[in-house]
Amino acid sequence: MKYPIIIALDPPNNTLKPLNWALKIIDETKDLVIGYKIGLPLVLELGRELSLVLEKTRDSELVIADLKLADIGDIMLTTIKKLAQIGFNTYIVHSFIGLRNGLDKISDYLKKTKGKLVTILSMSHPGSSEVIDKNYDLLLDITLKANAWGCVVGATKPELIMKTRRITREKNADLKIISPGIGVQGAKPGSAIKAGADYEIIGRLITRDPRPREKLLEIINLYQGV
Ligand code: BMP
Repeated sequence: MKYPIIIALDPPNNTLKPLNWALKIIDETKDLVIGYKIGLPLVLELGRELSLVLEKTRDSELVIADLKLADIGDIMLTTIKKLAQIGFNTYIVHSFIGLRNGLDKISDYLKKTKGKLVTILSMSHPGSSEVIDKNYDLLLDITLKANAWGCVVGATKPELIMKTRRITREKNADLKIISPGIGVQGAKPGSAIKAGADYEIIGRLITRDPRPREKLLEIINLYQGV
């Protein structure tokens, strides 16, 4: 059985063999999780070897490129096409870039190619309240108009997860909520799901454990009580 957990594959600093590190974690966990999230730390460590990691994640439902894109539509489109070629199927993009010649370009393309667009509504770190969270209503409006598949709302903000879920229900919008911030950043495993999120992103709590599979099974046990 697969659980609504997405493992963030951020390698520890100074890992001598980042490729082996990533492949081992995927091997140990892929029967239990819905997907993986890969960001700049692993992309920069691996370069072209990244495709070997993506071969291993091929059967996972969500293979997320977390480059937090925030560019003009044409350039994001070029980036996303390259990411799709190597095996990603989901792309995290900032919603503050806006729709026109921004999100609308990639939204149209992803709909045609069955890729998934995930925008950022609120981040898990405290600084998110300085600019991003103040514009939550606008960002949600842009996200819904872009017909995004999902959005990121930090697990550290259960009230915003609840608000997002309430609004999407009211508007009859099928928008998935993906929540990072579990474990090292303070939120408890299962707490975001309880607040209304669809998936929890968990990184270091699992990947820094000497026995990632056992740690994941421990976390899954906590989910049963949710
Ligand atoms: P960890 O569970 O180790 O804290 O990792 C969280 C992951 O989610 C990291 O890859 C980070 O880049 C990402 N993330 C986050 O922590 N907060 C956000 O608001 C958005 C993110 O993508």
